[in-house]
Amino acid sequence: MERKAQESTFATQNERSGLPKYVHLPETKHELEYADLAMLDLSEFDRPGGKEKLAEQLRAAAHHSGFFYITNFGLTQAEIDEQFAIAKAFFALPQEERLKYRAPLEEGNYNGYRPLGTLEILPGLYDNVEFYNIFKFIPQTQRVQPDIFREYWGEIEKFHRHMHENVSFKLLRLLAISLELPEEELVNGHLYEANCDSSLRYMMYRARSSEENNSYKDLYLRGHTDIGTMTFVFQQPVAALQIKHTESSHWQHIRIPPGVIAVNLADILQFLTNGYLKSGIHRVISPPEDQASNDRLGLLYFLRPAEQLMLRALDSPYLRKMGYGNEGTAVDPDVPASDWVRERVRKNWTRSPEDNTQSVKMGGFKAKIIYD
Ligand SMILES: O=C(O)CCC(=O)C(=O)O
Ligand SMILES: [Fe+2]
Repeated sequence: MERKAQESTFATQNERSGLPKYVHLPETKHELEYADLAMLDLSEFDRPGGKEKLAEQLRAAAHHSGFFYITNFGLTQAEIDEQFAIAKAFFALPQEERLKYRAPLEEGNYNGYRPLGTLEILPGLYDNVEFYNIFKFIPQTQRVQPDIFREYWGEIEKFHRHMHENVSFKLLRLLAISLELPEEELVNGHLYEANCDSSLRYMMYRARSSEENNSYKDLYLRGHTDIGTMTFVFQQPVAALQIKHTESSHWQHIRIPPGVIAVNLADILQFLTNGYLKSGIHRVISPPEDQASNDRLGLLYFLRPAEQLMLRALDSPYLRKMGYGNEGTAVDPDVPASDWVRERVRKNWTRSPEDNTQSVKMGGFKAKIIYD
């Protein structure tokens, strides 16, 4: 009932602004090797025994590789496609218009637009990606926004809050259960009203020619782990995202069909659990031949820690039992986890694309910047 009512509201709003309905590209016909990942059905969450079952499933996936899929996450296809349509409209604006919203990147702050060609992928060769991050809907993070976003501000806020307070909180609660911690332990470090760099991201990769792909060794984004707590990647027909289960595994594609979100855990959860939960290693490469000439539009949500969460290993009975306890780990326990996020974003501006041994260190924790 409620879902139907929502869909009809969206139809009216689309007519209001004349935003064309977003049509996803067809999937590739190439046979690719896809990673086998767990699928968590979030509709189980409120069923009797559902949380415990999901927590087990999540713990195994998170310990193995840090990647899994979720479904039945409480957003309609119309709501998701509306976000893609808004994103598409933004990237169709002239470059000088998009540049008006540039984020203060040098300060490690991703609030706003990151222009095309900002990051050196290989020596002398710059990226083909541009993105726009919309930070939380709280007074501290407000900034000037393009008209196309302001027109849909109510819908974007609803979507943003749903991803944060409904979807990501469910996963944080499941992780807490699986670590035998109080259910709100991780949620408390991610409250919506608290200051942090969580963001909804519209992400556009511009197609490259085959000559360019050759000189870039087919790399769109070098191998990396994500900076914050967890990342959500929505439906993506253009096959370019690859993962590695462990550092010594080979790269495999992941497929994200309609109704599914791919999730990866990020650095903070690996630190908090002394490495028991894995920060998923992934990269983006040029798409297969039948998709190579298409631009690739992505929709993502990045969950990042609030200032209240300290970069300090958790005191979890489960982790102690498994030999991942926090005894003697807190070298500098008073560093807010949010400092880590800013430091790693800042580091993107000084990193060398030739050196994949570089790392960022803070509070006794360390992560590599580039994986091949
Ligand atoms: O575009 C994608 O599929 C993933 C992007 C990504 O890994 C990132 O922005 O950190
Ligand atoms: Fe990533």
